[in-house]
Amino acid sequence: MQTLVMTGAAGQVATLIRPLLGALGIQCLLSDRKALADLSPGERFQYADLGVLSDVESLVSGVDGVIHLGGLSRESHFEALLDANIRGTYHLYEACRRQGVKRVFLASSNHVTGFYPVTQPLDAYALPRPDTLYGVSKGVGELLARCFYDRFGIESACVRIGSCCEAPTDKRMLSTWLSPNDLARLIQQVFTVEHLGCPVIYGCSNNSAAWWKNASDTGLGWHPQDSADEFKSQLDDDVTLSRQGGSFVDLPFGEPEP
Ligand code: NAI
Ligand code: 15L
Repeated sequence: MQTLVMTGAAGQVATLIRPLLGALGIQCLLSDRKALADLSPGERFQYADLGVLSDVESLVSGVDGVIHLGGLSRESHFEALLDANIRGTYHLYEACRRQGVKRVFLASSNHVTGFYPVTQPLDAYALPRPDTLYGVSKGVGELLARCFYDRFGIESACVRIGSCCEAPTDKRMLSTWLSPNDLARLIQQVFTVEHLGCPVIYGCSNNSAAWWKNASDTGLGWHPQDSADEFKSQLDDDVTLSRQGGSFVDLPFGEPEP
């Protein structure tokens, strides 16, 4: 049994997948800079600010891998993104290097390529076209992953997550939705396969309207089983999308949302 750490454990995605990972037999040491009030029996919590290298180094000491969800998940001021996402991800990899941790699930984002038009299908080799400074910060995370793989052999799955929530809530999510169950199964594969390397993977369920196609073999044996299609009749917003990043493309640049 491997010991994994999960950063960002108080966040939306972590809250959805913690019980699912538990059901798959994956127990994590949970971490965030926010306290967690709802620990289940058997769950453990350790505070760490990703901006503080010593916190992160003590967090990853003695573990086998990291599910890195922590950081800012929306557009914000450059300095805030620099601290939480760029410096935070650098600290994570540097801590892994120092402590000999060899595998990371890196929560990247579709907003790394959010400026592509919705008419353009993408695969994992698409060059970044970030739609926000947030997207830029996630792209830098992918570069850090690649550099620490090439230099030090730390393997990462850089997963450009679409929209991970219980069920799609708007028509864009017919393309972007990633079910919590498909995400949990992806994480399971990331920490099961013998050789991971450092692939970029688009994280969406088996949606007919998906814009993204993973390279035919991610090497992971991950086949999403859920689909946004079944929610189609319930979604009636009439937003016309031009870019894959949806509303992020028009957000005030470098401003947190009110
Ligand atoms: P969230 O904003 O709900 O959770 C992020 C967590 O990170 C929060 O609990 C926050 O306290 C923690 N955090 C922020 N800065 C920190 C710091 N300096 N030190 C320690 N902890 C810190 O985000 P969500 O929705 O759960 O997303 C998780 C990850 O997945 C994020 O990295 C996000 O960018 C990525 N992602 C999420 C998507 C989604 O559909 N929710 C889509 C694409 C990417
Ligand atoms: C993201 O990267 C965000 O973290 C999340 O809140 C959603 O907005 C998601 O992308 C999306 O594109 O739906």
